[in-house]
Amino acid sequence: MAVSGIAGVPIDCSGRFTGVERMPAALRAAGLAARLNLPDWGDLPAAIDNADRDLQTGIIGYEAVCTASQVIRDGIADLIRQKRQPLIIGGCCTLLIGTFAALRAEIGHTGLAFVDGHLDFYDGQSSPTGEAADMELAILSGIGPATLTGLGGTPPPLVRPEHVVLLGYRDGEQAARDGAPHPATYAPGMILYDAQAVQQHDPATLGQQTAARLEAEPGRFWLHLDLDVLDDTVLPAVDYLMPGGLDWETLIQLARPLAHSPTLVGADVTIYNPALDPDGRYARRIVDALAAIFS
Ligand SMILES: [Mn+2]
Repeated sequence: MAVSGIAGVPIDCSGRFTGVERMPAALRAAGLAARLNLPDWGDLPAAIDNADRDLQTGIIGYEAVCTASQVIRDGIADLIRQKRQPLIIGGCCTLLIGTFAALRAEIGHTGLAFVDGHLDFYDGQSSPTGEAADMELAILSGIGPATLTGLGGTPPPLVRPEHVVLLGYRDGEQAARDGAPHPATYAPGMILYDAQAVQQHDPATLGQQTAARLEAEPGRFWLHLDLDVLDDTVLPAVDYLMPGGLDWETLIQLARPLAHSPTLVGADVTIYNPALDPDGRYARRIVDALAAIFS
């Protein structure tokens, strides 16, 4: 089934409140709930309010990231217990840590369709920024501080590599130059389609095949949509611009079969920055795209 309501997670892992934390408010103002014909369950009370990079872990606002991740975990666990399938509006990709802690604790192993312009597989040392949204897929895979990798109350990883399909990343070479761990080495079994590979497929077929794979094993999955998977010319209202991304129609065709899988447990959309969208045109375009994907 598709998602059954929306909830916001207004976090920005720079710790500086540079705009991404206002994404839920901006999409609400652009009419998201009405366009999707879904109830709005409000925001989870999470914030990352410390911009200092922790020396030990290499993560900005480490204690705040841990606290926010616990709040997100508990909030999403509540939604799951109420048999809801949330569409979570970020905020940044850091929200996946609390999300998968909740999924792991409440319903067990859950797959991940990870549609993102980046691998998000840095560790605290190799990340140029120290932002947790560089690292969340590594943390889900068991690479990172134990407080986060064990947030579900079970031994890491929060998601098994063979239950993850990456779709659309285009920073593989940059991440390697920075010395980041690579999923192919540290999480063998993950299925990797970079942006070029996605563009060489029929996107709807690739979306269907990915859904079928995760429906078979582990039998349920979460859909992650980082909007920086889009080309920087079609969505410039993101913090880290990068050419070579998808166009709107490719994203919609790819994501729609995943969003409508009977085994979808929820989804999130992240990283649009309203501070870079003064007249709100991109908020309206995102609402249109989410309506095309989820309605
Ligand atoms: Mn991301």
